[in-house]
Amino acid sequence: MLPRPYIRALTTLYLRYRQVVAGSRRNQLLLAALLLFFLFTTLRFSHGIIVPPQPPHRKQEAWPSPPTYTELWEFEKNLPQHNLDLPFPEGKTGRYVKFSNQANRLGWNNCFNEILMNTHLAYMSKRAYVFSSYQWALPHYRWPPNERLAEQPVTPLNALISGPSVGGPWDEGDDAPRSVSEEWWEVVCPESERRKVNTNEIKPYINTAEGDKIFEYWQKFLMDAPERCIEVVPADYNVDNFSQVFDLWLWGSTRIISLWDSFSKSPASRLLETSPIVESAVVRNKHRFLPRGPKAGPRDPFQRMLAMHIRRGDYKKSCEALSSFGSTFYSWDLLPSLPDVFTPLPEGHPDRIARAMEHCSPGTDAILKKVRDARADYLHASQGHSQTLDVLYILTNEHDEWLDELEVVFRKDGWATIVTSHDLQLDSEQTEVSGAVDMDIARRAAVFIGNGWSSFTSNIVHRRLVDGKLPISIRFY
Ligand SMILES: Nc1nc2c(ncn2[C@@H]2O[C@H](COP(=O)(O)OP(=O)(O)O)[C@@H](O)[C@H]2O)c(=O)[nH]1
Ligand SMILES: [Mg+2]
Repeated sequence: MLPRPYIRALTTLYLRYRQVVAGSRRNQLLLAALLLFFLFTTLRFSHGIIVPPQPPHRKQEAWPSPPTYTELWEFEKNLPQHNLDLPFPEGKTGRYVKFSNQANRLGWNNCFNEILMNTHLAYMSKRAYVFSSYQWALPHYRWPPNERLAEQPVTPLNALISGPSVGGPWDEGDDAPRSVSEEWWEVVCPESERRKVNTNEIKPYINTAEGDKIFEYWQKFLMDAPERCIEVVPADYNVDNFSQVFDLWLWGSTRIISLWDSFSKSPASRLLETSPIVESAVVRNKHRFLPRGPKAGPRDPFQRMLAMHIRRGDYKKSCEALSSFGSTFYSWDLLPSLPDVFTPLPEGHPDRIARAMEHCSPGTDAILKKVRDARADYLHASQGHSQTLDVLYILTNEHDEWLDELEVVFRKDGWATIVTSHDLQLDSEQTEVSGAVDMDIARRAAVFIGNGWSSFTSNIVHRRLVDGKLPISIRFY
């Protein structure tokens, strides 16, 4: 159905046209042209339905200065478990594990997946997980060097996420010790009381094992060790340059899949929440997603949203490297229940790089096709549930005119509401964690399309599946 005002306007124009058809040929042509102009400029078609035009975009013009997070640092310092007098398994008799070998100064999501898995390991080993702040990989940090508050910018983890990993409570009735901050670890586990375990004492035995076997080995070690305070320290860089317990070789291979069952059910996953700063950013921008398509359909814009992650910029080079290396998808993007699987062509195959690049660094036509297919498949799978998809969110680290051109392509393709990462209005704290804001919007969307090689995408996939979203709603280029 056309909206009423447009029916009225079209009828008036038609009647005027009827009045002048008997008039001069010049008048007839003028009115016919006016009618066409009215149809194709004022009205837009959204999947067969005519919708009103979009409001002009309000791109954020200048970034505010970097945040100090004064209150949040104070909050972390004063977590209730930071108390020596608490009874076992917390306080001065409690059991703790700190992973000093944890990755940092990498993209947030390469660190984040490990934070969650280490929390799961600590939980299963009945030890409190010690969390450290996120140290930025400088190329991803939003502010230029002259505006930074420190040479190495750091964000409190509670700005990025909430839940047991960052000191939040476990399930009601669960007596697992709560996570503590790195600063509190210094108090509750001073140097003299620590047993340090070099990863090289353990990893060589299990290096190429399945993920669940690696997990079990460490879990047994951490459970059996009589010491209260265990610090896992990295092997020398020359011995092992990925000295994490769950290292990049594992995250980037199908060996990780054997961990999905226990990890996805773990309270480390189930109780993971959006941080209040991220949540407030989503709420503040929710009106931008107002559906402008048909009046019928869900009220909640996220239920009508297709979100797609377009990983560009620095990623072009990564894609080239990953393609020539013959890399598979990353981590949870490899789950066999997901509809889009990528199998690299064998080494030496002439199309090996080109084939992978089509998926890792897709062009406009490929993106358009994927969106059309994902939309059709989702609507087909939800037949009988009166689903509507007319809100498009493009989350991206891309900045150039390519993105503006992409928006035009999708507007022409009938999307009634189109919003990109650059349309969000964010304050200083929200700006620093804008990646997490984008991830949360993508988590909520009815359909998500991501880049299968990206850890940013794979952590969105994790959260969507834990939330109970269906595999058909999770697609890769
Ligand atoms: N806001 C925002 N930032 C992004 C997006 N994609 C990438 N980034 C930034 O680039 C970094 C990419 O590193 P990472 O999180 O490790 O993901 P990966 O490199 O795709 O595996 C992120 O942490 C963000 O800082 C996006 O869609 N939105
Ligand atoms: Mg990365």
